Amino acid sequence: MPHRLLKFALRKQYPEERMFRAPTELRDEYDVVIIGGGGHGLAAAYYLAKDHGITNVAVLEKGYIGSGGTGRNTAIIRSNYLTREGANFYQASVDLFQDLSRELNLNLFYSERGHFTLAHSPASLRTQRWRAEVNKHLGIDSEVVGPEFIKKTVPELDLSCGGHQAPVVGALYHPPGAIARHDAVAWGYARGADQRGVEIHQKTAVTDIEVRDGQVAGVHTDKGFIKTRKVLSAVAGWTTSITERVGLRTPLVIHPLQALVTEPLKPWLHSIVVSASLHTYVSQSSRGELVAGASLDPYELISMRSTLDFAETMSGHLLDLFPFLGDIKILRQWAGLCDMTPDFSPIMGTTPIGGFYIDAGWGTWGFKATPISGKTMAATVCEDHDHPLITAFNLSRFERFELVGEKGAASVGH
Ligand code: PYC
Repeated sequence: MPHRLLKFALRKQYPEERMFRAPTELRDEYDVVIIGGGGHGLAAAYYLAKDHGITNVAVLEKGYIGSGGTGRNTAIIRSNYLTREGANFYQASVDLFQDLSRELNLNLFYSERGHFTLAHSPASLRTQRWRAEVNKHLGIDSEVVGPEFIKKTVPELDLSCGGHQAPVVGALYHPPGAIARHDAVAWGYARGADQRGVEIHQKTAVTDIEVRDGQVAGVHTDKGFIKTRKVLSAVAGWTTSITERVGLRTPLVIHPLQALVTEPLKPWLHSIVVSASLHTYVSQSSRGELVAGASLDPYELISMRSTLDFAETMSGHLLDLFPFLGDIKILRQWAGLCDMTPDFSPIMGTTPIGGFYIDAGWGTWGFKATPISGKTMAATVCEDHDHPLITAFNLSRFERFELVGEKGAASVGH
């Protein structure tokens, strides 16, 4: 354990300045209550204060900030989606991410790497071509490349997959694909929101939501009742436990998704490599660890335990792609909760319940949307009207059968 951590951990009075205040009491009333202190909830709080001057806001987090999906993803940022709505939305997020370290005055270790989605079959290459054409049409830097380009850029990649899998026949290449430090994103937004007057209440669980005559009237917590007319639910894998409280039905199903990091290595992997067929994505963090993840576990479950089966399968697929990693050790592994929608697009915006707003359905792709979901949800809550970038993602699309099909742009098959 580092000396610095030991020194401060054993002090009675913690001498380090806090990143944000730790209010002990809830106020009787807030203009807006945000349930969920992950990146999305904290970003919404930040933009409510910064863009709209709404600062009488409480963020309620039942654990600690960033302890859910925000701290459990593999921190990949990209905008090479398949639909106009999805691609435009995620491109707006990439635009915000590119300047976010400066805006939050915190080094987020945002690092542009280039993002390869490998194709192991002509059918997969066809989908990548489709994505590339949609992307180019919308001004997003994305193209299909052949095996020579892939080998030149990632020479360590075994395109033949050792004969254990179908060989790589091409890829969708997205140069702006990036990674960042996910915990820093949550902490940066928390500090920015706090500095503008937002209260962040950790270890504060919502037990019920009061709705009177179709309008939100308040929130019950394990620390008492709060009066409010606006509630934003931004709790990822716990969404259904919140929507049940207001009698809202959604098509969400919750699956775990597992990931791991290896011991740190000298920098060698400069790109983000995704193989949808092998259900594998991998990048190298600024600390040198390989960060790799899989597709969803094939069963619905609310559990954040990781399994031996995952470690074994993931290791096999990493070795198919990079056979020289045979002696590299896994440092830790974990699971996160993914709230999946039928069309693989999020559910965002207003709902039939007055003053109840939803930011959910992030599946396996929520981290990259953190800045733009915060910005658009803040505008939506403020105006009580869906922001133009998210109208297609309203919950009502399922009743209207107007789905926004993004399954083909998911990093891995599901
Ligand atoms: O959608 O970029 C993505 C992603 C990365 C890991 C899981 N999903």
